[in-house]
Amino acid sequence: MPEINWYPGHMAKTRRILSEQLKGVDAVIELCDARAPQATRNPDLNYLCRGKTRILILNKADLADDAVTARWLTHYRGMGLSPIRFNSNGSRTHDILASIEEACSPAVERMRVRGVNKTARLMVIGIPNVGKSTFINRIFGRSVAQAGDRPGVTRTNQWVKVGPYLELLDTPGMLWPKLSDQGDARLLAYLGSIRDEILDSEGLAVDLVKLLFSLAPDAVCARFHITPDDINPPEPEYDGEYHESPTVLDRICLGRGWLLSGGRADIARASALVLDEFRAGLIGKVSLQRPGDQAVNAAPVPVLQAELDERPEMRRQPGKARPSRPRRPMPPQGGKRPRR
Ligand SMILES: Nc1nc2c(ncn2[C@@H]2O[C@H](COP(=O)(O)OP(=O)(O)OP(=O)(O)O)[C@@H](O)[C@H]2O)c(=O)[nH]1
Ligand SMILES: [Mg+2]
Repeated sequence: MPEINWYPGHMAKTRRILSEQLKGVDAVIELCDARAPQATRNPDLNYLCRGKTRILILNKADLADDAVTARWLTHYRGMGLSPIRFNSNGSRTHDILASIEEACSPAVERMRVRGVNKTARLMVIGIPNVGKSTFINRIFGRSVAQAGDRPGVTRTNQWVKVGPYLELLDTPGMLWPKLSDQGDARLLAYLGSIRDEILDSEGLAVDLVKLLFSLAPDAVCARFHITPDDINPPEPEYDGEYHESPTVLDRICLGRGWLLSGGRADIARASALVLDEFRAGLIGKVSLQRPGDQAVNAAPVPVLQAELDERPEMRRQPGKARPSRPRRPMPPQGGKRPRR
């Protein structure tokens, strides 16, 4: 299966522009996703931001397991960073503003002795969809930067004047050219930081349900109306012909009555459900990564690239769902179906 790598032209351009603009800012605010902080930090930024004071925000902390987030905070403090857990949709901004003041105080002081009230200027950076624009809106107090629940919403840099002496620069999300750790790449895909259109959402959804089941079995079974036995269907049985068990996505469709004509399960709908509901936090507060974890799943991320190359009609038109793959008819509930 091809590896996942999403580094479109605008990200390379963003990198060039950022490295130029970094020279003119007093500090950097780096956002990552509290559910997988390590996977959602761009290693490229260590080089790009060298010499700059950096404030690390574990954003979307309202969606992560609080105990795991506490361990991440300890982990990053041990590395000499000053991490802050944050919910851009609800947290108070006091701690952030205090950190900004502290990070910029040397530059502000230098100017003060010259009789100038300096405006602190900070760049907000991070991978796509971690909440950079929402964060800025939170600090600003109302919506000023466009935000949305998909990667690649912000396409150009935008300065936001938060107050007389504070400006924040919103930037487009940036990945790195080669996602060499495919385990981390898979987490990025689950979290919605990679364009869904280049992914095999069916394969991704099956893997995500299994991962979530290993972390929060009761919540997953309750949310998707499935049982633990549905997660890992038994191997096909052979008694002269093969009998294949329904997959977990088949089971989700059965539980909701999502059948297409001919009794086929609406797998595309079930895949979208799994990804959307996890991303929106409907499974509960779940962290996908803990300090010291090896990659959760180092297998290549299922990508549709080869299929896309061969079948341009599989490319999703804006606003239209991807055509679902042809499926075999569903067996009666609990039953088996012959393999062709
Ligand atoms: N629950 C929760 N959702 C958040 C939080 N921050 C952002 N979001 C949601 O995450 C999605 C992405 O937010 P954006 O602010 O557009 O993310 P971004 O990093 O600017 O994305 P790009 O511009 O595409 O790089 C939106 O649906 C936000 O409402 C948070 O702290 N908690
Ligand atoms: Mg944005």
